[in-house]
Amino acid sequence: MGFFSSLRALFSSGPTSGGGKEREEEVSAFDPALLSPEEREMLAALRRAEPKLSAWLGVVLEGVTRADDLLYARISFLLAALETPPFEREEFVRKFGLWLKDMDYERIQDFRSELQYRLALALDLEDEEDERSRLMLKIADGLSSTRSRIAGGLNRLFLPGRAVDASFWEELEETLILADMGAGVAGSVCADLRKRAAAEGLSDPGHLRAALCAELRGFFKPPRRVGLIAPPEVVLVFGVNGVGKTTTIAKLCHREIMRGKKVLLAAADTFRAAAVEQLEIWAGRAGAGFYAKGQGADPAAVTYEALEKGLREGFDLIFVDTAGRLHTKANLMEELQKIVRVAGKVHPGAPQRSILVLDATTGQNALSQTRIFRQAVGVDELILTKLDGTAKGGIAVAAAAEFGIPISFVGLGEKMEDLRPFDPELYVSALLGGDAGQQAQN
Ligand SMILES: Nc1nc2c(ncn2[C@@H]2O[C@H](COP(=O)(O)OP(=O)(O)OP(=O)(O)O)[C@@H](O)[C@H]2O)c(=O)[nH]1
Ligand SMILES: [Mg+2]
Repeated sequence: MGFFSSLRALFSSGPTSGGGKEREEEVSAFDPALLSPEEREMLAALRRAEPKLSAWLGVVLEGVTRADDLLYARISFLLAALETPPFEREEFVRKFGLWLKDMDYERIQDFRSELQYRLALALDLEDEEDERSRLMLKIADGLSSTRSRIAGGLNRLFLPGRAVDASFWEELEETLILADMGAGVAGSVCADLRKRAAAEGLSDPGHLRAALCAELRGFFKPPRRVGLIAPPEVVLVFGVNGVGKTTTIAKLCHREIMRGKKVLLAAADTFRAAAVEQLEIWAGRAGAGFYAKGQGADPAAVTYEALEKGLREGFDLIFVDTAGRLHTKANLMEELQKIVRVAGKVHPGAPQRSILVLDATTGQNALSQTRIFRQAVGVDELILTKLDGTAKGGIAVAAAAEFGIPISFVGLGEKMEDLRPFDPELYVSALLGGDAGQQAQN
């Protein structure tokens, strides 16, 4: 359900006021006549609230302090008010209850943000302004160390009245290099901006700041959306050791399951001890299917058989976890190429998405990893992990500028909700500060 249909659902006032058969069918969530006085009051409060998820959640969580029946009743009430069908409502509440038990969470402050994240996914409200500002806060938080490294330099540069002369351009280039954008990208950004400033007669540092943001945003391509594919969609995930492949798969899997997809995880990392068990635990927690052949098995065979299972059992999505490989090791690259070949044999077109996971804290080294993986197997998407707390936030710009590969998600921490769609605009604001960045810091 999108944002506008959520709104419509909430504001439609039930069969009694609608009139006409069509309307009766459309509005099925509540019969106001059957609501208790408290429920009627809560529905009225929802309608009075600012139309956004956090405000609605504020209304229904009033007086709820812990994970108990009252909590489940209130979540259910909100979902019903938003016209979620009864089955989906029950499933949502049941799965959330299981997760709370699994995580041993009792107090509302421990699970409120996960609840909001799950609701945003289930109700398709992630693009809502409210969710975007939550994301902004997270990204701004993650990039605060990069920003603080370069903030002084940028603030001096963009001070009103500052002369835009040769030393201005020199300092700007140095500041961008400090943010780990790399000398090549920093140089070309400055050269382009300089040309633009001359052509458009920009001499005011404030305008130049905005032009710089636009220039950086321009490097990012939107992720390719694969349309019209025969399911299952196969997503191959690779990268060097310890970058966060398996955790990222768990997070992606969680997102997709929250959106109602049937997901299978394939354990093609048969190299590292305990890798298979690690993935199996994630699959269990998320409620995904799982396929493995144990440690030491041929990763291509695991992939082949997982795809057969996926086709046979009607999965929507398969994530293939692979062994962390040093990008300099040729035999491991060959293993990855074999996985790709085999996947295409059993399911033509697979893998539909090849994702390279990069650890943002490794800085410029991420670029050589991208180059080598791209040559070996091709890369459709990049996911940048560990942006929380890195001082190398500019690496996203460097990777986008050098390879033109879209960044689909960023990892901002270890929790399930800490993987978020990449938003160039938010990212650049968070990196350089300025209006949006400052807002998020407040
Ligand atoms: N802070 C932070 N930690 C992360 C993030 N993503 C992953 N991690 C952590 O990074 C560590 C390695 O994660 P894994 O998912 O096991 O990495 P991997 O690439 O599968 O590792 P190998 O299979 O050994 O190559 C774990 O401790 C994760 O919790 C992130 O976005 N932020
Ligand atoms: Mg792993």
